Amino acid sequence: CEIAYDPPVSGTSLRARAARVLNGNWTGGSTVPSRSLYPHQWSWDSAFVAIGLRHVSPLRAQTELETLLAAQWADGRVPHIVFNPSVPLDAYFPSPDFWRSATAGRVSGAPRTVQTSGIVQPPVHALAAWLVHRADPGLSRARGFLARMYPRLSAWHRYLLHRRDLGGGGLVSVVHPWEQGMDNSPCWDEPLARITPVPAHSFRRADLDHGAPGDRPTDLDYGRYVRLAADYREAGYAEGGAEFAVEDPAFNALLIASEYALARIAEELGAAGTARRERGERLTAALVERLWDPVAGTFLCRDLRGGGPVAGQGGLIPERGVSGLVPLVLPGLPRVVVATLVRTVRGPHFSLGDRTRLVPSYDLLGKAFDPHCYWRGPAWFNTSWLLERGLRVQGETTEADALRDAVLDLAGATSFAEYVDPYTGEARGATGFSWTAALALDLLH
Ligand code: 9WN
Repeated sequence: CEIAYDPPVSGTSLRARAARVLNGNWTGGSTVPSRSLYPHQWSWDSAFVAIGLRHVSPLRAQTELETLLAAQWADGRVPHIVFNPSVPLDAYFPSPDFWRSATAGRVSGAPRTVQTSGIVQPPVHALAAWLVHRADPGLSRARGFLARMYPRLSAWHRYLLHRRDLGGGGLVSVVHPWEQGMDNSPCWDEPLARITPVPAHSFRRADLDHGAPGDRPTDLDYGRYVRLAADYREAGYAEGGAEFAVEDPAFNALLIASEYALARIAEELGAAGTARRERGERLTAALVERLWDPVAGTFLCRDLRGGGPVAGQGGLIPERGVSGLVPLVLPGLPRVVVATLVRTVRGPHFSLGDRTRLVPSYDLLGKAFDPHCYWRGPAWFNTSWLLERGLRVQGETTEADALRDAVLDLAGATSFAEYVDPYTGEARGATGFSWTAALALDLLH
C-alpha cells in the first residue's frame, strides 16, 4: 500500500527533489509541513500539499484531504491542526493537552477519535479538492472522491459563513492570528496590543528548539496567542465574545475562490452550481465594499474591535500585508481594483520584479518591515504561488511567468525553504518544507 502511494523517485531534477521532500514528510495518511518544526497535519498546508502531490500521486493527494476532513467537527469547522498521536507532547506547542478538543470542544462536536486544535485556517480545501480531482478524474470518480468530499466541504463553508460573520457584513472573521496563517504579520500588531498576554513562564515554546529566535514570533506574541486560544477554549470554542475579530482579505478571497470551486464540484456531481457562483459574486462585492482602500492601493484588514466611524464595524488597519494582494485570484474583481493592485505589486511597497523576486509578506516601506522575521517581511512560497495564479487570472502573463520562474529557482536553490529574505533569496526557517516543494511541483506542470 505504501509502495502504491509512493512511486519511487530517482534523479536530481527539481521535480524529483520536490517529490522526495513530499515522500520524506509523508506519514502514511498525510504530510507534515516540516519534520522538525511542525510534526503534525496542518489544514492549509495540506491543501497546498495536495495541489502539488496530485502531479506525483493523485491517490495520495486525495488521501491527504480525506485525512484532514475526517477530523472535521460536527459544527463544520476544519481544525487548523490534526495531531499525530505517536508524536511526543513536547515536540510542538501548543500540544493536544492545551487544546483539549475532546472535552472543551464537546459542545461544538469535536471528533472523539482524533485530537485537534479548536481554531481554523484559510479555506483552500475546495479549490484543492477540485484541482486534485482534475489531475485524475477516472481515479477520483472510481473512489467517489468528490461525492465524499462535497458534503464536508459544504459544511465547512457553512460554518464560516454563518458562525464567523461577526461583523454582519457577509465576510468571515478570524478570531486568532494563527487562523489567518500569517501569524505575526504587522497587520495584527494593533488588535493584538489590546490582548493581555499570559506570563512567558507559563508555557514552553518548542519552536525555539528548531528555529532561530530572530526568525520567529516573540515571547510577547506567544503570550498573546496563548491568551486568545485559552479564552476561546474556555468558551467551549463558541464565537461571540472574541476579543480579537478581524476580517482578512486573503482568508475571505480564498473562501470565495473555494466557493467557485464548490460550484464546479457540484456540477461534476450533477447538481446546480449557480447559487454558489452567485454567492461568490456577492462575497466579492462585500470584500470590495468592506476591505478595499483605494488610497492605499490594496485590500486591508478590518479590525472589528477597533475604533471607527460606524459602531460595531471597527476600522481598517493601515498596514499593507501580502494578504491584501491575494484577492487578485478572484475573476470578478472590478477592473479598476485589478489595475490598482497590479500597480501596487510592482510599486515601491512590494517591488516585484524589481527589488524583490518573490512577493514579500509585508510592505518594504512599512515601519515594522524585517527581512528575516517570519511574516514581517520574508517572502513565502504559498503567497507567491497565489499571486502567480492571480496575475495569470488577470491576464498579466509576463509578470506571472517571471514569478513562476522565481518560485522554481528559489525553491530549488534553498532546498525548499519555508521562507526567504525577499531581497537576497537567502533561505530562512526550515528547509524541506512541504508546501514549498508541492507548489514548485505544481508550477512545473
Ligand atoms: C501555527 C505550518 C504552519 C503554517 C502557518 C505558519 C506556521 C504555526 C506555528 O506554521 O504557524 O499554526 O507554529 O508558527 O505561520 O501559516 O500553516 O506550516
